[in-house]
Amino acid sequence: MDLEAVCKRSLVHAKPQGLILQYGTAGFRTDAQHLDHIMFRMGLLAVLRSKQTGSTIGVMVTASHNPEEDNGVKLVDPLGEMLAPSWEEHATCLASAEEQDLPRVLAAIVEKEAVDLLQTAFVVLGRDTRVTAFRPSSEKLSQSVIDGVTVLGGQFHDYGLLTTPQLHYMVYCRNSGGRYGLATVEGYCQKLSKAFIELTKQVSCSGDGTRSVKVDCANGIGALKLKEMAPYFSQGLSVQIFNDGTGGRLNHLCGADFVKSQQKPPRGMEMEPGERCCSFDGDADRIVYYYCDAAGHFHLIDGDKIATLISSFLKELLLEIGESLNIGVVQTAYANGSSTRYLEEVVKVPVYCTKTGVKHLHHKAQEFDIGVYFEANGHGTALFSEAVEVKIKRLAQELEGEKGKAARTLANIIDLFNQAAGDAISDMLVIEAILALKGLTVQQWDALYVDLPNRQLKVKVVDRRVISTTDAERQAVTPPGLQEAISDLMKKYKLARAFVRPSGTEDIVRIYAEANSQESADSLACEVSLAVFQLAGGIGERP
Ligand code: G16
Repeated sequence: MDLEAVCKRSLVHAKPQGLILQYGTAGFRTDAQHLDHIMFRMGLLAVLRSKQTGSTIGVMVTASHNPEEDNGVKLVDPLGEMLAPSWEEHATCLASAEEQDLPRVLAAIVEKEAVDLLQTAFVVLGRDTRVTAFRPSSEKLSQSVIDGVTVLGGQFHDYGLLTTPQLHYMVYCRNSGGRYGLATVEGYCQKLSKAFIELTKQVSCSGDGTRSVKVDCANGIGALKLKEMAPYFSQGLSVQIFNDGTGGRLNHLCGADFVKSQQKPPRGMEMEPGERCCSFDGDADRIVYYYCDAAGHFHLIDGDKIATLISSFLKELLLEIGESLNIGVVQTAYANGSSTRYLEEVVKVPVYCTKTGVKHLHHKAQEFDIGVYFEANGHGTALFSEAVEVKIKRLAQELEGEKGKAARTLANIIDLFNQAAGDAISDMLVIEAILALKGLTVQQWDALYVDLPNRQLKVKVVDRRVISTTDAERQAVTPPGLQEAISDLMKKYKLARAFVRPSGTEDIVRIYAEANSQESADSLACEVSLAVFQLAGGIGERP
């Protein structure tokens, strides 16, 4: 490792003195202006991780749901999953090191992780369409990552514009020796579309014709990539794209995060009663569905209901095939109480709760033969163990009659999921296929259970790290008195639940409350926000 060359190059990407950033829920995220040194250093780290694992590592330049002026970066591990927690710590150390400490921090990582510096390294990059008001940030920041990779002698392939889950998919494909698929955009489009067409052709044969769905792409990369992919599956589904980036700003008044947190339709979407509509977030790794009824009321179908639809369908297929496999559903504290109850009592699947962040859900889901994980915000997928995948694909060929049909449906569903990461395009196709196969309308899907009214709010505090939590973020440990205050407030309402946690992607504290009426959920959320403001050093406007 030529540390002298690294230090020299690092001066071109000098770290602003004193700036400390942390590898958060999904990598580093902040104002794009403060990220140049982070990108260079994540290029360095990706090379070390690649040498240590002997695998291709991914670097995605995106800030996903954050406002357009933010940017960010996250590293993708060999099987397409999020970076391992111990390496997140290295990422934070490396990002925080002042220039003169860089050689020491790099050497410490090499020693601690027993990195064989003689190994070759290969890094793949992707970026979304984020631009700041004055200049494109993603392209320049990707170049800084490449600088970091090359100064340590790593090789790279820059995919350019990709959705985040597409980059996860590429990494997984490359490290599975092609077993998972071809590591190209065409390979991705073909694999998913082939599975989707196989699934839906059974329906079209029965005379239902082509289905259609309206998609709000948050003015992000999803629009570009969905347009690119639509011709591959057009015989089974037609998509009408809104917020495609030609007019509005990224994630502004549109996209999955806006629709879920505001519980209203995105700007620019033309909704007819009963029509299925969905929203992606900025980098197309989340999806939520919705529709409006004849009276013009908006109905949101979030990640919880997506998990319910998927896990019920998978259970039904297994029953038809005659296989009893171990299915589990993973949620977070944001999951609506009604969804957890429905999954446990009606679908009869075990439900687990982890901390926010798909990295936590993904790992828990890997413990099952089939693990379905979704955050309420629409971020999720389903994972099938390798043994299950092999078995189902064998049964799909061997079995005949109804059992064989169910096995072939399941085999195609397995191929349709992006098992590397939650993926809005893949999830949309899975949902569309299930609705078509089951002959369900969006209203019927929505009617599976009634959500408890809920409200999410944000509070700004001086330092959000004063809030720490336990029990999968359902209880606040610090600051003193906060949990007692929340527990007392909950006692005032029926079916009430509330919690607070510091965001790992934005400089805010998030508040969640649910109760038996919207009025109660709103007022509980408001009272909890006030408690946070008072006890955790609130700044700005008082809630
Ligand atoms: C990221 C994570 C999600 C998480 C979300 C919000 O999503 O991947 O798992 O739910 O941030 O996190 P927080 O509440 O800590 O800000 P995305 O779509 O922005 O990458």
